[in-house]
Amino acid sequence: MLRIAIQAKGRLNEESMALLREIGIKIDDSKRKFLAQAPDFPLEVLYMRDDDIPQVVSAGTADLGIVGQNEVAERIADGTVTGAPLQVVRSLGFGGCRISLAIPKAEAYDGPAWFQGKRIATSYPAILRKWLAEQQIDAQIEVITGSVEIAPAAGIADAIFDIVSSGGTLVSNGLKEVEKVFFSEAVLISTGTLPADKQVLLDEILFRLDSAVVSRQKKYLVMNLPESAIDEAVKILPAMRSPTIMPLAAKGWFAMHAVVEESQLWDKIRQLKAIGAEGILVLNIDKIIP
Ligand code: PRT
Ligand code: ZN
Repeated sequence: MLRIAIQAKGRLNEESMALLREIGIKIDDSKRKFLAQAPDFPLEVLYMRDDDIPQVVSAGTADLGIVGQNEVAERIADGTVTGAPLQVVRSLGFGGCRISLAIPKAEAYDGPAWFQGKRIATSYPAILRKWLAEQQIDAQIEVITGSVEIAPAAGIADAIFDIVSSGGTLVSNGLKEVEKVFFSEAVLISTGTLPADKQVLLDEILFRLDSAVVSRQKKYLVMNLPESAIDEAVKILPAMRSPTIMPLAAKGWFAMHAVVEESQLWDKIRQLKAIGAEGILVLNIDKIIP
């Protein structure tokens, strides 16, 4: 039995659960408890505050965790993580954000020296302390949990060091982002030292995860082609082995199926139309098992 810690409530909860569902692990969270078991995979889910996830994984209470890199970095830097070293097993492609320094928008900003002698409000004091030391700046850190963005207007601080994603919260509080210090997304973490029986389960999870991630960057194309265009179309669409071609009821016409990289989709469609492809369908792919 493998145990994974995920955020109980908050921004990462929904996408963490969706990711488990996407790899075929359904958790009944209708009557959510602290600990829930998947009925169809030997996996237990431990729900907790994201602040605690790095340490429960490091201590071995959970084998895996889904948490923001910002939280992992802060808990390592502030000494909360005391057990085995943590490893990022996979970046998960959601929860993207940065931790930035922001100051009142009317202030003229001339570089990091602006912060010399200033008071900075943050929930990430350890990451901030490291950055200030690197910049050789002496500033006072005011630790605030929640609503950091109101600190300058409330007279508690001159600046803030906080999470930014769209930047809307800064703007609506009359602040401007001046230094982007730390870039983060949700990651799957472990200690990298699982016993063999658990490693087998982790390998299965990673296999499923990678199939799901690969499929998100690809599209399934179906189109009709005159027979004379097939050789050209095969050159345009190199497939996993080779494209599938099926005759249509109409003589001289074929249906071709192929998988393409999303980044190349419109380029391929243009080329295929130019050689006579018609009725092109573009479909999402659920999983790709190579
Ligand atoms: O209760 P618990 O301790 O578990 O949750 P929490 O309150 O500490 O964290 P939560 O749920 O707010 O965020 C969890 C994680 O989501 C963070 O650690 C980040 O890794 C990630 N994340 C991604 C974000 C954001 N984007 C984000 N925008 N976390 C917080 N924000 C805040 C930001 O501070 C700002 O105040 O959202 C506000 C809106 O941001 P803008 O720039 O889009 O306006
Ligand atoms: Zn938290």
